[in-house]
Amino acid sequence: VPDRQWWKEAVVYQIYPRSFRDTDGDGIGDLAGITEQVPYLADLGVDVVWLCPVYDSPNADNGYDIRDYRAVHEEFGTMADWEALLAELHDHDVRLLMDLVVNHTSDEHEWFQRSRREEDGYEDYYYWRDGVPAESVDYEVAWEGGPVGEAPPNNWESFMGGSAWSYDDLREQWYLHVFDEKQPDLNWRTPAVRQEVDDLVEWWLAKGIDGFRMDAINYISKAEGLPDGDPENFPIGVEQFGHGPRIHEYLRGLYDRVLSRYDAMTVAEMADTSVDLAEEYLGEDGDGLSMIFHFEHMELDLSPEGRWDHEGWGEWDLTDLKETTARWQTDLESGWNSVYLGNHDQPRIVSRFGDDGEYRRASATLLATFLLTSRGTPYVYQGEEIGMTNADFASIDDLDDPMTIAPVREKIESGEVDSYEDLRAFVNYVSRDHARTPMQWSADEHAGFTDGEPWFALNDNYDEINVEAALADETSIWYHYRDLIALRHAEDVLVYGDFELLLPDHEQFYAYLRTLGEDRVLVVLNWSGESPTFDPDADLGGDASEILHSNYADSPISPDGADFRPYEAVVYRL
Ligand code: TEU
Repeated sequence: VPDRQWWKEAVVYQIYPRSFRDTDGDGIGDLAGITEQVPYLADLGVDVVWLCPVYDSPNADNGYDIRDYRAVHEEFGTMADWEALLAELHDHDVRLLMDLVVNHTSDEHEWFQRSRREEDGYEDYYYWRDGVPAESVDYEVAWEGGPVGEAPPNNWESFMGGSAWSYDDLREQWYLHVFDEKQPDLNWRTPAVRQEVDDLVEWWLAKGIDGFRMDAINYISKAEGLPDGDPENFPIGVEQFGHGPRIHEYLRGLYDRVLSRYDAMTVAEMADTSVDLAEEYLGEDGDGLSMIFHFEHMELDLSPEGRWDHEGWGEWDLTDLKETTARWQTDLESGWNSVYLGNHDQPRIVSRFGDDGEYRRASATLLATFLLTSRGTPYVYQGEEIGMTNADFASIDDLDDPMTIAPVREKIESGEVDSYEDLRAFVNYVSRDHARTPMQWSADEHAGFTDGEPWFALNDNYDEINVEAALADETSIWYHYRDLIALRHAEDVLVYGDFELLLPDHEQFYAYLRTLGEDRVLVVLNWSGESPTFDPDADLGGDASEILHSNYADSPISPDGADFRPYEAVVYRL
């Protein structure tokens, strides 16, 4: 009997509120727009919505810089709008996950303002340090500000590029920010900070939400003494502030004191996490987390020099993708997986892992089949269900994401490249902005996203790729998502079944068996634009008895010895 949990059986839909649906004509998506579309989400069949941050924020990082954890961003509406959304979701049996961003706050948060003034009790809410004589150090990263002749306290680098330290003229000290300078890191060593986090987590759970996605949570504990990092790593210092010495104490504490008293789902975002490390975090014997987002499959096509190295990106092999994803499927024993291919920080999945040209429909439905027949909780990012693609950013002025703009600007200013044009193909491959172009609802002006001027340019393919067109075509990507979600809900074997990889070295097929008791399901994905013949290396112990799903009309009734068409994806019952 499987260890049943509602969050293991759930399919999650991720919403980036700014880009989802605008109802008041200011060009920015809002809470009322999401509420209006809850029936759309319920028709698709998803069980949970994960809402990216909707808190009050000056938007240095589109809401991941929070000014007030208990207030709704006025661009998105009011607390009453948020409550209406929660009620509408729950009326449709859809649960709500909020984004918990507590590695850092905005520099405009009251806590930071008090801390920089050294108010009683707030002195150590953040990491404040004196600088060091500039001639005593040889940092790879550049810094700005600070007294002449003074360097930041260590060599750490921000994810946005440059030093992870900025100087505050009022307190006359440096503060740490592993992301943007407007995102100072909270100092979790201070008991009052942990109490603040307990309180705000409790506050939202008491309002009736169903859990949290925990942002950048592997960075909350920093190495004692904040020692210099290895200059070979990106960002420099990451081995000192990632998975730090007290992280289990902090996470376990939050679970014991607050989360364990609710039937809450938690998914912890943790880059640089191996399967072995994941085991330490997961399950009630770990830190009580439901699951984590690992990044191993997000790094296969990136340069070993890091995401913002503009050379050496874009190549990936199916055999590597299989090795990585299958390893998480089979080796994670005490924990539960999350399954995702994209999110608001990643390129569009059909452009990255499929073919957004000739085989867009076939490859997008293949990716859907992969997501919804794997072991673990699947995450669908807004627009994936209609096969939205990467955009073309023609100039640096077309970009919004600080994590893209900073390195692009740095490369141009330092003369590493001649102009933006030399970086355009790279930006068009990796930028976080691809995921943030507004949702394409119809072929109307601004894709039906807004009646006003959209805050961020739409992808100009919306006349063809949009929800209205998808709903009007029964063979569309949308209906495949809906049917696969329904299939997953109907078949325990797809949720709880064991996973066994077939043909690990095959360069076109990703094929696997899911087994639960007598139930056996075979998934055959021709992850290529070619037409290979399926020839299993093991005896499958009988023929297919039924096709549970396929992304082409009249797929081969028996996979054994059949030729598969480009990106053909079939789910068989054996
Ligand atoms: O992302 C965390 C993050 O950016 C790193 O953990 C990761 O290594 C990087 O994306 C790899 O490319 C979260 C949010 O998802 C992101 O939108 C925010 O900008 C960031 O935290 C800061 O809050």
